[in-house]
Amino acid sequence: MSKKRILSGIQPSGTIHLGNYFGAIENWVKLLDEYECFFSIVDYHAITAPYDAALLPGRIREAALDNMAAGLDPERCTLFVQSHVPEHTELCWLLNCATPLGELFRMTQFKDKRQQHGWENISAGLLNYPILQAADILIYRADAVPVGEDQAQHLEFTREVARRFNTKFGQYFAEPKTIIGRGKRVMGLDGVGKMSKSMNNFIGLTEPAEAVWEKLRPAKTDEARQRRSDPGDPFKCNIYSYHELVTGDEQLAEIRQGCTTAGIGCIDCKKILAANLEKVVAPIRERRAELEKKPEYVRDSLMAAAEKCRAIARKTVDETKSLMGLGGQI
Ligand code: AQP
Repeated sequence: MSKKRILSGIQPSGTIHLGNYFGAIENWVKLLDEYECFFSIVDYHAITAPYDAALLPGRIREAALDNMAAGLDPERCTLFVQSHVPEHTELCWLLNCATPLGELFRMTQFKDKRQQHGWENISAGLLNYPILQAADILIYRADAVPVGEDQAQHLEFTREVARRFNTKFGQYFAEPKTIIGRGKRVMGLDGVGKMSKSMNNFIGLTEPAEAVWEKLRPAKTDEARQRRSDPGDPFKCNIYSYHELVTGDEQLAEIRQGCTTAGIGCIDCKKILAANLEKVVAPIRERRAELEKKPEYVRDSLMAAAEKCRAIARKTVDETKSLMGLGGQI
C-alpha cells in the first residue's frame, strides 16, 4: 500500500528558531517513515513582508542547512525551494479566481499585520498568502499538513478552497488534515507573543550555547518570583514552558516542586534548562557544521527535489486547468 503524503513549509525570513523546531521540524522528522514527505522552503511567502533581496539567497541556504541538520535527510524526504517549482504560483492564480476576497480579509494573521503596519505598508501578497499556501499543499494532493497551532486557521482555509473548487468544477482535491506538533505554540522570550522570526523574540535553533545563555539569563519568569525566597507558579513561567519541551519527567517534577516552594532559584532553573536544551541542539549544530562543508551536496539535493516536485505539480496544474475550461483545444 502506498504511503499517505504530507507537505509543510518554512519561511526563509530569518533565523530558524526553537518555535519552528518544536512546533514543526521535530514532528516532520518523526513522520518521515510513516508518510511520503514533502517539505518546502517557502521563499515566495518570505517576500510578502519587507525584506532585503541581497540577504535572501543566504537565508534560503541557511534554512536548507538547518532543516537538513535537524533531520530532514534528502534521502528520506523531498526538501525543496518553493520558487524552484513555478507551478505553485500558476495554481495560486487559478485558486485566486475561485476564492472570495472576504475570506482573505478574515484571516487573523492578515488582520494582525494590517493593524501593526497599516494598509499602505503591507503588500497584496500578504493578503493572498493563504491562497498560495493552499496551492502549495493542494498541488501535491497532500493528505495532511504538520504545522504549529498558528497555521491552523490557514489550513481550515485550504480545506475551504478545496471544497469550493470541488463544488464548482467537480470533485478533484482531497481536503488535507492538520497535524499539530508537540510544541504547538512556543512563546517568545518576552513571554508575550509566539516565538517568531519577525518579532526578534527567539532563540535560534543552532545558536551557540553562550549566545543562548545570554538570552535566557535575563528572560522573563513568573512575576511572583521577585526574590529567590518567593514561591511561584510554574504554569505562569515562560521558562517552565521551555522546560516542558526539553526536560525529562522526573526533573520536570523537581522543577515544579522547586518553583512552588521556592526551593530553586530562577537562575538555577534557567541553568538546568540551558543544559537540557544543549543536549537537544548540540548534535544539530554539529551536523550543520558538517553540511556547511558540502555546499554542492546541499544544492544538488534541492535541485533534484525541485525536479521531482515539478513533475507532480505540472500534472495537478494541467488537470486543474482542464477542469476550469482552460488549456484545451480551441
Ligand atoms: N512559536 C511557534 N510555536 C510553534 N510553531 C511555530 N511555528 C512558527 N512559530 C512557531 C511553525 O513553524 C513552521 C514554519 O513557520 P514560519 O516559517 O511561518 O515561522 P515564523 O517564525 O512565524 O516566521 P515569520 O517570518 O516570523 O512569520 P510571522 O511574521 O508570520 O510570525 C509552521 O508550521 C509554524 O506553524
